[in-house]
Amino acid sequence: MFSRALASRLSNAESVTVFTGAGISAESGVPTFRGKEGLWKKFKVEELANFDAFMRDPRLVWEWYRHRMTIVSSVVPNPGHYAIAEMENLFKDFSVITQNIDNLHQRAGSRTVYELHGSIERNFCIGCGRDFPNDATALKEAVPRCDFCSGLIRPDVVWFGELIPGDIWNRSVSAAERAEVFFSIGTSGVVYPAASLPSIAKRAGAYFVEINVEPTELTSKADEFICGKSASVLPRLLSIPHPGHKHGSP
Ligand code: BJW
Ligand code: ZN
Repeated sequence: MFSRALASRLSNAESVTVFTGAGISAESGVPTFRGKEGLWKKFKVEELANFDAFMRDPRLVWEWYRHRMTIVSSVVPNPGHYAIAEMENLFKDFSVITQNIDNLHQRAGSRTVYELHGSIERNFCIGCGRDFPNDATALKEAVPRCDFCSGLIRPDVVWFGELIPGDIWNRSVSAAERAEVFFSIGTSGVVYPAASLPSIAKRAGAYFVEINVEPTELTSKADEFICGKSASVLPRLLSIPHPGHKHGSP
């Protein structure tokens, strides 16, 4: 299933970075964005995940996020998330860069997680910037408004046309550049600038491995493509000898 090249790279690596997308959470029961199951009520993600759509019809956009909040709070991490959390204990320098907003990496135990597109657990007022957790009273309204300034409250996520927070982006680029092995897992690789991270890692010398159930926009750049479901493939990666196995060495 894995090449000798990957086994050798991993067993010598100190720095490993994992970049994930919706596919890593698919086996937990969280729908992906694109493809057959990607539509919610016939809307494409581009039609909902943007500020103009929110201003035009905040009720609709909130309905979508509430629907997803319900899903996320009723699912659990899968063996793919747990394998990634375990890898953090095996390498000296290990980072997870995720495009997902579902918090499942953290729930599985990952500590170093860069959330490129925000989090479904946070919301803020577009008028005054105040934060509102999901259990805030205001969030119970179909179109939640701020208790302080009456501004619209929105999910703290990155929509099309919006910038990834600079510090998160810079740390992600740095983790990509440090990586000796860089994994891209369960992403279609069509959304930028996130999708540029594999190339950034490769240019800086990483061995780039893609794990997906089908080829993607990134596959032609991959040093190795592992075709399969992440919840099956990732636990098997843990059986490869790695620096963490060298007990007793100085
Ligand atoms: C499995 C599996 C299993 C299934 N195991 N695998 C033209 C060219 C280039 C760029 C642009 C352009 N026109 C516009 C842009 C910019 C735009 C962009 O990239 N657009 C492209 C789509 C064309 N990008 C932006 O706007 C970004 N900001 C930006 O560029 O700022 C600068 C700027 C400022 C002002 C004006 C213009 C630019 C921001 C992008 C934000 C994206 N946000 C979303 C929503 C986040 C919040 C939320 O979740 O609600 O992020 S969109 C959505 O897509 C979400 C995801 O994180 C993201 C990526 O999706 P992902 O994770 O790859 O999911 P899928 O469904 O696509 O793929 C799932 C994969 O899993 C598939 O490959 C399956 O095969 C696989 N899979 N089961 C393993 N079991
Ligand atoms: Zn406010």
